[in-house]
Amino acid sequence: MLNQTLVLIKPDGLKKSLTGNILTRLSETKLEIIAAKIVRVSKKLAEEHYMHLKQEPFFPELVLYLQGELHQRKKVMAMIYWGEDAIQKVRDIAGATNPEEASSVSIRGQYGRITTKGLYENVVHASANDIEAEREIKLWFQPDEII
Ligand code: IDP
Ligand code: MG
Repeated sequence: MLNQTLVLIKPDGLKKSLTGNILTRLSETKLEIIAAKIVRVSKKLAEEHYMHLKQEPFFPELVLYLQGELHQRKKVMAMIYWGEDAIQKVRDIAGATNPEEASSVSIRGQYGRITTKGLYENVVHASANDIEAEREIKLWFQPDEII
């Protein structure tokens, strides 16, 4: 099925100069990039993006992480990938949420880490399913930014 998925290069990915590596890995999917920009993430946007995790003990740290407060890089790179099974293909290359459980050849397995505070710093976000993808794309992009 043709679908669209939101990909974020998180502040740790930017700080570690992984942008090129991550884009190269994602290009293996042969999907099409239909939107891309650098975003300064407000507290409100970070909280809305991760609203499903509001009850988690790591939520406040997670919001600071997405805002770049933990990496002196107060921005993320946001993109939309489009194509056949885009959501699943990007999730597969991104790897499991916990970087220690992620396949060692996945992006998160290669470049992620767990902080001493226990937060998973996993360098990329990728929408998990259709419903999330639709919600997240609306949250991060205006319709006229999608080409
Ligand atoms: P996902 O990013 O693979 O979709 P989610 O469960 O949506 O995983 O969690 C969002 C983000 O919150 C993760 O990417 C990771 O940075 C962080 N996170 C999720 N679960 C944990 C946890 O159990 N401990 C620490 N950080 C977590
Ligand atoms: Mg998720």
